Amino acid sequence: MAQTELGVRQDVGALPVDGVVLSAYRAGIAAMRGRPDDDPTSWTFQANIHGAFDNSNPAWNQCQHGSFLFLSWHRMYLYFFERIVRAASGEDSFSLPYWNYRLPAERQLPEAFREPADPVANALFLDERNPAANAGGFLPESAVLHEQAFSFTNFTSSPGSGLSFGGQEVAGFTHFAVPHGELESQPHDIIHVLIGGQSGFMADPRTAARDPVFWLHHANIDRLWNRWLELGNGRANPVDNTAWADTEFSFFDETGAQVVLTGKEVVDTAAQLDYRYDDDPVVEPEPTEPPCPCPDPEPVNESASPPRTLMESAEGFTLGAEPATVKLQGLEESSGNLLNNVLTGEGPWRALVLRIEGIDYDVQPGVYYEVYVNLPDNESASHRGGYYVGNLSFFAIKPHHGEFEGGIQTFDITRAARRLSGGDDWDPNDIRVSFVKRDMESDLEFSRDAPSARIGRISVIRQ
Ligand SMILES: [Cu+2]
Repeated sequence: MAQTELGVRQDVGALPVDGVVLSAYRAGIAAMRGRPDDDPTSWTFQANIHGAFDNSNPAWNQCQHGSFLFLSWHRMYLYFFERIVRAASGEDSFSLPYWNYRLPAERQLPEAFREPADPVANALFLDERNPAANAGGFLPESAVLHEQAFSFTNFTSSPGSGLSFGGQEVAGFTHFAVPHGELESQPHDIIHVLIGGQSGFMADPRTAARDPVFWLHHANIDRLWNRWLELGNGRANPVDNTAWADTEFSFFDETGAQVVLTGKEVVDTAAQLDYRYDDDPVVEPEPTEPPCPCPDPEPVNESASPPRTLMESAEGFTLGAEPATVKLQGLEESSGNLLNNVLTGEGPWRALVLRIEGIDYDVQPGVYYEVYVNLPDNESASHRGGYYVGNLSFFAIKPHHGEFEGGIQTFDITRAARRLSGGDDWDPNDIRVSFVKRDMESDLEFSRDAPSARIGRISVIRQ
């Protein structure tokens, strides 16, 4: 297909509410909703491919979370969904827009999805959302950052590690796993939970794709994959990994016919899938310095020596609405020295990893927590400060059908610890981890459960 015929996925923030693209999206959704649920091109069937409470159809519950298949599977899923909407809407020029919430002007749910607030008059509106999102509340800045994920130059990490852009390696189909890769954790998971709130569709993978904004959120994640590759410096798709390149996934096209794609068939969206993003360079660029304020990439390379846990929390605890701080305890007398050795480069260990496990909850908290290391009492918590190490999120980690003990999240805290160790009051035996709740920024009052999440254990590992 010639370049001029490529579909161009545009930023929803630049599209008129009643323009061609969003009007076609509304019309396509309405048509799909009018189809019977067992029609593969219906709205419900398409959402069920991602996740469903009902396991009766083998085509459902296919989404790939918590592994290096996350990005490629969702790219395939969006591709066929876009074709189905295009055909259902009758608008041949339709391409799925993306939601660039990273831009300060787009930090609210896009207007077309909020107004009019009537699911009959507006196919993009949905009651099953965080009321604060539908009321035009703002996403906190730390919710929308992708810079941390972009600082990783490795696409994959070894099984059990989330310290990579794209996620841990698996041997094949993996519906849910923990820990999630960096881009999946942040911003992907956070946006899901803030838009879904405690009981809305977006907060649960079994209902998420029933929200029309799901598809714009994932188009943005798909676009960020392209932006990451563009940064160069060794960033590349794991095309030599046969599980990533050759695992076959089934979808349905706009005629309802079953179709199959593999990872190696979706690495070049323009050449293989006939679409591009409006900010994709038309010509392959020379790799340049990152345009974002990315820290120097420090990929966590597994050293020959096995990882070793240096410190851990004494017991489990519950996170609520108020900030909480947990002091870690050394597993042996020399733990502080061993930690310092990592920071000074003595020995083969390159990284300090903060591992949070046994993450669990009864009610989806509908919020997230910023995580800090050694945040001073007199310092206000800011993700712009040196103590911030990332966000704790609650999407696709909840035990599904008894599959998991609880969620796991990992944070590379090497850089933060190195910075702290340069200070006067540095004591490697005094490591504290703080959690600060963040929510949609909105004045709307509405009733809900107080957020509550259990943490089983926190540890610091050298690797
Ligand atoms: Cu998602």
